[in-house]
Amino acid sequence: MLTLYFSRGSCALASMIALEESGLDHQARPLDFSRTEQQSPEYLAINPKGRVPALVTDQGVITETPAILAYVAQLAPEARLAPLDDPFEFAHMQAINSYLCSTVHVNHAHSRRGYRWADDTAAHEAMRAKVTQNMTDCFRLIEANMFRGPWVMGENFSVADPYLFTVSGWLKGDGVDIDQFVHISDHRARMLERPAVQRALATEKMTLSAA
Ligand SMILES: N[C@@H](CCC(=O)N[C@@H](CS)C(=O)NCC(=O)O)C(=O)O
Repeated sequence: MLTLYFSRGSCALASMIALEESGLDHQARPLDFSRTEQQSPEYLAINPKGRVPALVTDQGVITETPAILAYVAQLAPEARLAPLDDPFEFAHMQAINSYLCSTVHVNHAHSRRGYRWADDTAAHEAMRAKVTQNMTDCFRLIEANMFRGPWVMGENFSVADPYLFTVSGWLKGDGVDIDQFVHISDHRARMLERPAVQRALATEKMTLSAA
């Protein structure tokens, strides 16, 4: 049994959708960020980073969204959630997931988590002021150079789709009008039709606090 630690509105949604798509036996355990449960001794024993997602497996704990997504895809090959038999295509998918993780997510985090990079509140405000432009630039690049359509990787759905769906869900809060990205908007609409996405969103909704 796999156990995914998540919080509402967080990047853990991507892993939750991937698990739902995979058909693997799993359970989702919410953390309440408003009560800083991610810093509780119990959770830090699971993930010393104090972040979600964390996936508890029989072999140990996996953190970092791209690693969890690749693991889920490999553990459930019959669900066809990644181009497992094509090293170049797999690397291409990983490049997209890494970009979402290390660039897009980090740009987004400057809206509310500026304290990670500076103590000065004026600096937090200066970082926040860059978020709309930085997120717009990232999604321009994704729409024009990464997204193949109808799914991220082209004809085949992959774990890059729940990740893009999760991160594009932050655009409105970051002051970016998603309608300017025709393919990304269309992708969101098609993702919302998938039963696995609906189940993951329902699980999120049942939890109390937002990330
Ligand atoms: N690189 C990590 C980022 C994890 C991360 O920062 N998660 C956020 C939620 S989206 C979190 O747990 N924040 C809690 C905190 O900063 O206290 C990943 O992609 O899994």
